[in-house]
Amino acid sequence: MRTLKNILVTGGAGFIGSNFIHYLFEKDSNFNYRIINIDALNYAGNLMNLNDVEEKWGGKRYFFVKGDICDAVLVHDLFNKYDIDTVVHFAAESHVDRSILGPGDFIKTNVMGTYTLLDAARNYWKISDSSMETGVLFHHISTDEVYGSLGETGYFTETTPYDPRSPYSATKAASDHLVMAYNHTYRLPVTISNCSNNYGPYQFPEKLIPLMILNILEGKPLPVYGDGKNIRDWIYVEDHCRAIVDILIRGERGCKYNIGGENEWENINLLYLLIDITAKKAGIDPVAVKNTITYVCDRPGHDRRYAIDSSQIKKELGWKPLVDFQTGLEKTVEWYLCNLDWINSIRNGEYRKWIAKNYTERETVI
Ligand code: NAD
Ligand code: TDX
Repeated sequence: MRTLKNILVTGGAGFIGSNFIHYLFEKDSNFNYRIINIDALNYAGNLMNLNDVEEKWGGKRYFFVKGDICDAVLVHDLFNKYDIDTVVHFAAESHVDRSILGPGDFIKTNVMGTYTLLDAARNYWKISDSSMETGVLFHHISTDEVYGSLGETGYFTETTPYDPRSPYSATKAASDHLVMAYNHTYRLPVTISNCSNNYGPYQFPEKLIPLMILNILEGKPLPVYGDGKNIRDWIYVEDHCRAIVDILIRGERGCKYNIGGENEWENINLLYLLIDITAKKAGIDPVAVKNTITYVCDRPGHDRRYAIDSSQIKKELGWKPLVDFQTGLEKTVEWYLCNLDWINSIRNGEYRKWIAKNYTERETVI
């Protein structure tokens, strides 16, 4: 069992990162550590996701730093200033469609950013052969997409060979390899988790589920790529966060853990279910909404099926997904319905202006 002291969370203002920070503050009974959140606040990073945490814990147990993980001086300063013993590395460019339009930012953040963090950890922790036994840990958040695409049967296991097929998944695969190389070559204590598609509160409305919820509410067309029969394995974000905590505390150094929801859905069937739930909660006619489904051009290189075999983490750490899909989707739809100001602030640009006025890089560190 590891004791956590000073956790550097990267990308903590994004979807999964902010859910993770909420999870630590609200649901982890062992919580007595400090969280330092570094986030560049790109289009998907949103400090409103953490207003309540900042209010209650800011300057005591929670510290936000606006900054880029590629900034080696800043990252090194953070390790020193906060005596970091644990890294949980979420920060990434995360949307496949954006990686197809322009891979450059993905290579910078996902590859160079991960390298910068690994090197800072290695230098600060003064890694030697015995440090695998010490309390420090670099946990890297990765994705099932590194394994490529499945046919109608089979599952990704931790030993499935990597076969990334989009610029996004190629950069995530590269970062996974770097993490393992630092473990093998320099004995850096690391773990990696490869998770399937997450859904839940605070997800930027470019990803399938929040995009469809908002389009349903606004009466806009619902764009389905290709034949709509691509399959994803969906997991409620809180189940993912709980798995990460289990790995931080009890995971074996140098190991990878697959995390999945055991919940495969064809996109089109997921959309029918989401329409039923959203229409019912919002009091709109589901039949009219179904008429707005629009089949559009397929995503180039669109992976057909992802499915995760989570038996290793279940067996070794006793983790399993707890939230069933109907319940998770209902909670998610309710969250978006109750947080229309969050959506509006992203859309009307006010939030961006506020960030530009109130935050400059590095100011909280130097
Ligand atoms: P997100 O896009 O919502 O959040 C990413 C966060 O990283 C944002 O807050 C952004 O501002 C920040 N960021 C981006 N570039 C940065 C940089 N150079 N320096 C500092 N911060 C930077 O993404 P997400 O969906 O929360 O994904 C988080 C992690 O989980 C990613 O590593 C992603 O690959 C992985 N993952 C996501 C899913 C999913 O379904 N969303 C599934 C498996 C794995
Ligand atoms: O408008 C859409 N219409 C559509 O049919 C969008 C945005 C998506 N899709 C399809 C493409 C996929 O088959 O829905 C599926 C899910 O798409 P995304 O939400 O973009 O997720 P995906 O491409 O599967 O990748 C996600 O899961 C793995 C995350 O974005 C990644 O960060 C994560 O690593």
